[in-house]
Parts: sequence; structure tokens; C-alpha cells
Amino acid sequence: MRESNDRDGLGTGIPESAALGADELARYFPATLYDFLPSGNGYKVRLVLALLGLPYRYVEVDLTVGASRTPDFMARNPIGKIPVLELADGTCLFESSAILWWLAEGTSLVPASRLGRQRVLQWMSFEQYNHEPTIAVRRARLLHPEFGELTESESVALLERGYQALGVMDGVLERQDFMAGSSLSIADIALYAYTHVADEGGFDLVRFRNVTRWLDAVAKQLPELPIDRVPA
Ligand SMILES: N[C@@H](CCC(=O)N[C@@H](CS)C(=O)NCC(=O)O)C(=O)O
Repeated sequence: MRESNDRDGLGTGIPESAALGADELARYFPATLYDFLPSGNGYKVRLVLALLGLPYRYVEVDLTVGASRTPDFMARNPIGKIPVLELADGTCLFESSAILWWLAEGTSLVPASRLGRQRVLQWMSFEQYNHEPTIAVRRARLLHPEFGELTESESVALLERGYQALGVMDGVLERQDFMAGSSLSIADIALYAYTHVADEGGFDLVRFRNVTRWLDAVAKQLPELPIDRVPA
């Protein structure tokens, strides 16, 4: 049985446009996204920008040669990581969850209720602490051995912890259609980014039937933008 939590104020349907006001759109867009195409963290931002129809220029930062650690890049993000969304007035936003929140606030992708917002943040925190450090890291190290080859014990530990994270998601999605409730939110987009390519990290999703159903449901609501395609 699925749990409906409409009472939590989660909206229904996809926003047709950003909730940013006309003055904010004029001040902040077009923006520039500093990104690395295989990155799920960057992909989350690409998806939300496309979903909200926000204009931006895409700049590839080649992480395989350490391009996010140059003084020029570190002036945009002192942590030295993509994605960075540089707004038209020069303001730089970093940390994918925080960028998503800034972009989507006021649309149905961020619930209006206090409890709904807590749920979105709780699953975005889970994504950053339990999901991304296992599934994304295993995928990155397999796709790009230049980031450092995995030892056998690292490989086994990442697989085990990644499967644990997928198991948690599968249990939640047994009871409800989306991670934070009954409709799509930025928590789903954050978790979709690396889950939909988990096979590239050696994860077999077949046994997670709720996760695979959810992947299809999320994909149906997203723009046609594969992770390996440079945005137009
Ligand atoms: N918590 C950050 C993580 C960002 C992150 O780990 N970016 C990676 C690529 S996915 C990166 O830029 N690595 C380059 C480096 O550390 O030098 C977020 O969600 O934005």
C-alpha cells in the first residue's frame, strides 16, 4: 500500500517555469554552469535548470587534469569542486543541494509545508552522506582510474555500503511514490542523478524493484537530457 502525504503540502505536477521574479531573472540569468559531464552532482543542476527553463552557458571543467583546483576556479568555489553556478551578476553558488534549493524554491519541487521541506532536506542529506560517497565514488573510480584505482577492499566496502543505501531507498519507495512524498521534489532529482547510472559503478538494480519503478517515474517527468550530452 502506498502512503499519500498530500497533507504535507507537497505540490502536484511540474513547475512550468522558475518561481524567481522578473527582476531576479534579469539580474541573475543567463548564468554559467561550471561542470564536468560525467558528474551526477553537476547533472542534478543541469536537470533542474532545464526543467525550469532557465538560460545558462555550460563550461566543462576537466577534472581528470585537476582543473577545479586552479586559483581561478578556487576563486569561484574555495572547496575546489564542481558544480558551480555563476550568476550573471558574478555571484557563485556551489554545493549541488544548495544550488538546487536556490533554483527550485517556490516551485512544486520544494514543498511549501515545514514537514515537507524537512523531508526533502533529510533525503538530500542522505544522498550526500550515504549514497553519493558510495555509488558515485565507485562509479567515478571505475570510469576514471586516473582518480585512483580501487583496492579490492575499497571496492567491496563501497559495493556493500552502496547496496545498503539502495535498500533504504527501496524500503521508502515501497510505501510512497517519491522520496519525500507523493510528488516529485528536488530530493528525487538529487537521488536520481547517480542512481540512474549506478550500473556503471557495478551496482545491479534488478533486486530493487521499487527503485527501478521510481527511476522510470522520475525520468518521465524530466527533460530529455542524458547525463553524457552537453546541454545545448
Ligand atoms: N558536495 C558537493 C560535491 C561536489 C563534488 O564532489 N564534485 C566533484 C565531482 S562530482 C569534484 O569536483 N571533484 C574534483 C576535485 O575534488 O578536485 C556537491 O554536491 O556539489
